Order: sequence, then structure tokens, then C-alpha cells
Amino acid sequence: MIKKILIANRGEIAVRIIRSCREMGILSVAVYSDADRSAMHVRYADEAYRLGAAPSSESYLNISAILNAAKKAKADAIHPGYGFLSENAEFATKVKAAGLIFIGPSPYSITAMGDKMRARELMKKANVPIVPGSGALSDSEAEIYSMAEEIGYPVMIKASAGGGGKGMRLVHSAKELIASVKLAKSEAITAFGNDAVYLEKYLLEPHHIEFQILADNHGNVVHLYERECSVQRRHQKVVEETPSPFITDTIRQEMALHAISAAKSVNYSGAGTIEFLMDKNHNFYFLEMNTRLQVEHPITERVTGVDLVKAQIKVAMNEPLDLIQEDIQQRGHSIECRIYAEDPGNGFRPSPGLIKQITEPLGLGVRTDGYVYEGYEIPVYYDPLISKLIIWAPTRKEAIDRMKRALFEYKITGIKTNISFVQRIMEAPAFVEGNYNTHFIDEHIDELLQGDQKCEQREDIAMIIAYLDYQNKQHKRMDFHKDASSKSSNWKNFGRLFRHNPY
Ligand code: MV4
Repeated sequence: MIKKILIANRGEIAVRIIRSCREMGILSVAVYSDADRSAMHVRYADEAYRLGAAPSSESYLNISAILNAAKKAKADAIHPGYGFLSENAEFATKVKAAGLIFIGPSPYSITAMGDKMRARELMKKANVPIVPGSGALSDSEAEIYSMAEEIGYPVMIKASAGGGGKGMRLVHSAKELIASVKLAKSEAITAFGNDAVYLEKYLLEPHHIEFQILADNHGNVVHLYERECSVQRRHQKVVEETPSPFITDTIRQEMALHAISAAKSVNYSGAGTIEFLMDKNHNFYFLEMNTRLQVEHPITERVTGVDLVKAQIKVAMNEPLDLIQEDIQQRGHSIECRIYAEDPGNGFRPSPGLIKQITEPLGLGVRTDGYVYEGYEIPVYYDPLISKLIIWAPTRKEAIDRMKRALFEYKITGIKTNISFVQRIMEAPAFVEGNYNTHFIDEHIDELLQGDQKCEQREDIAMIIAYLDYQNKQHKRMDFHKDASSKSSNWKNFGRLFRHNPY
């Protein structure tokens, strides 16, 4: 039995996990850095322990501080959330060694999937399609040339210890190949302490489609369908939706079976995600497996009705899955927009700082997973994600319209956000038609930034005009009291321009 869970994370995901704990009657323990003393997860949990200074290395990545907190709190289990230590096999091992339950897969599964070359080998054995490519690269330049030739240019060099877009290098022709391999190896050793790299055929205009799976400790594995995650910028996802507008039911079923095989091949336990790349002809290939709860999990929860955090906790308690595949259906359509504290008009620079006002959207089919409140200061040390806006509607068209309505209601002042940027994604014809791939943001960047740079100027101009008008009328009133046209000043409209108008 798990009676108390320590959440080794912060921000919206810590709050999200504590919410499920509360519903299950499980006590929650928050941990925090010096920058997070007044953070929502600390306020919302049943108890909280300080880890260390603000930098992650001192706090949310500090394994011994986290284990000490768990010991002091007498927690039974640790939930790692996403990011930080969530895919760190050493952490999972130490949690177990301390007599605690790690809410996640075994260190074996984490390690096997964390090594991308090993994961490719495992998938090959399990008959899961992988991107055409190589195994470990040999030291012979001639062999590297012939491997690349066989795969066909362009090829991608990927670090075996990389993933999520880290440690990749695109090679267009043989003349760049060897220099690129050398660079990739030296980058990989610096970034990951491991210089193993391999080659993959570079797919043009791919879709990123991932499958959610759930596995228990009794050999049962189910899938909870896909998430289309192609709307991303520099490997940072911005919009996710399910079902994918790009695939048919036949392909969906085929991919789902491969996702289940992938999970079974590493004796997976808990919630996991199999990422696929799909080309324009609907050929799909295993890319990597994420051995954690993902940021975008709520859209899956919304269409399937499954609380993935509760499911993770029950699996960790060795309970068999209480759902069978036939019971899991995709009902309606769900879209998530990630709301970041960033300035799209200024190269998407992070925009941490004080939240002066926040009005979150409400109403039918709207969920927000966030953690900020009025007067909260977003620290500079961590991810700039403020919240996730998750919409459900019976159809994709209605979900987009509802998302636009919810974004219209969403008001945050004090910091810059990407709210109007995602609003423009919802209005982009290619998105509305479901006609987009991983290059969508790059290809439509001018259209998507329309206003973000100019709007600021327009607001400045509006303010200057309003001020001049106000002064002008003031003078008129003082100097020419008898003038009928200046009897009323423009104070009312002037005030409207400046006052915070929630809509
Ligand atoms: C690729 C690829 C094309 N061909 N591999 C980026 C994230 C990492 N998980 C793998 N990535 C890619 N791998 C081959 N062989 C294109 C990408 C890629 C991408 C993948 C998913 C979502 C967004 C992306 C954006 C640019 C490149």
C-alpha cells in the first residue's frame, strides 16, 4: 500500500500529481528549491521539504537531498514527474535501494530505452519498424561512407545517448560526412559522456505521432491511442491533439500493436510513450520511447477518460490494470496548447517575472493545468511553461473553435506569453485543415508572428495618441471653458484604453 508520495518535481506537473493523490486519499509531500518557497506545489501538498539552492543541480536533481526528504517525511513512494530525474536509472535504483517505490518503470527499462542504439536493436527483434539506418559506427572511414551511401543521403547522425532532438546532425552529402561524424562524436562525449553515434535516413516532412501505453506488473499492456505532436519549435512542443488528423483507423490499429510490442520488449511497467516518425506516405518508424509521464498526457486523459497518474500509482502498488483494451476508446477530440512565459516577437526569449494579473479560461470542455497565481514570480531557473490549456469537444472543428474561445478569455499581465501566437496557430488554414507536419511552425512563422512584433508598436502609438488627445482636451477645458465641444473630456475612453479589461 502507498499512503504517502513524495513528488520530486515542481510547477504544473507537481500540482497535477498531488491532485490525483488527494483524490486517492494518499498524502503528498512536496520538495522545493529556494526559488520555489512560495510555489503552488508547496502550498498545495500536505507537507513540504526544502532541497537546496535554486539551480536544479542543487535541488530537483539532487538525489541525496530528495531521498533525505523522503526519509524525513516517511514517504512510501516517489513520483518523478517529467524532466529532472524522471528518466534517470540511477535515481530509480537508489529510490528502490532506500526501500521506497519508484512510480515509473524499472531501471532496466529506463536504461534500455535511454540508449537509442540499444532501443533500435530491441525494436528490430520485436519486429517494430525502425528508421532505416546503421548500428554503431565503425572506425573505418570507408565503412562509414559505404553505410551512408547504402542508407542514401540526406542522413542524420544521432547520439546514442541523445534523444528529444539533442545530439543530432544533418548530413546532405558525402563530402560533409566524416567531419560531421567527428563533430557529432565530440559533442556527444561533452553532452552525454558517451561518444557513440549512428546514422539514420533523414525523413522529409515527417509527422511526430506518439502512442500512450499503460503496463502493469502482471504482463498486461494496453494502449490509449495516439497524440499528434508535430506542432513544435526547436523540439519544444507547442500544440498537441488527439486523434491525429493525419492517420486512418487502419494505420492507427497497426501503430498501436507496434507500440504494445515495443513496451513488451523491455518488460515495461507503468505509463510510457512510443514516439513514431511518419512520412507523407504514412510509412512510420519507431523513433524513441519516453519512459515517463509526458507533458501532453491530459489530451489522452480527456478522450479516454483514464486518469494516467492514478493508473501509474495503482501499477506501482502492483495492482493489475483495471481496464482492458476493448474498454478504451477515443471519444471526441482534444487539443492542448502549451502556454509559455516567452516573447514570440523577440525570438521566443523566455520572459520570467511577476504575474500581475491572471484570468484563466473556464466553461464547457476547458481544463487548465497550471501553477501560477497573481503575485507569483516565475523564476528564471526552470522551464518557462506557465500552464497547459486542454480543450475537449465532440469534433476537431468544435475543439479548435472552443480553443480559440478559451484563448480569448485567457489574460496574463506582467510577463510576455505566447497566447496570441497559439491563437494564430488555431487560425492558420494549414492547421485548421489538419494539413501540417513537423515543419509547420518554421514554414508559417511570418504568418504566426503577425502582430506579435507589430502589436507592441501599435499599442505604443495608441497610447501616445490617447495621451496627446487627453492633454489637448485638458488644455481646451482650462483655457476655453466656454467652448461647447470641449465640455466633456475624453477621460472615459482614455481610461478604457488603459484599464485592464478582462475581455
Ligand atoms: C529525425 C528526423 C528526420 N529523420 N530522424 C527530432 C527530435 C528527435 N526525437 C528526433 N527528431 C527528428 N529525427 C530522422 N531520421 C526529424 C526529426 C525532427 C523532429 C521530430 C519530431 C518532432 C519534431 C521534429 C523537428 C525537427 C526534426
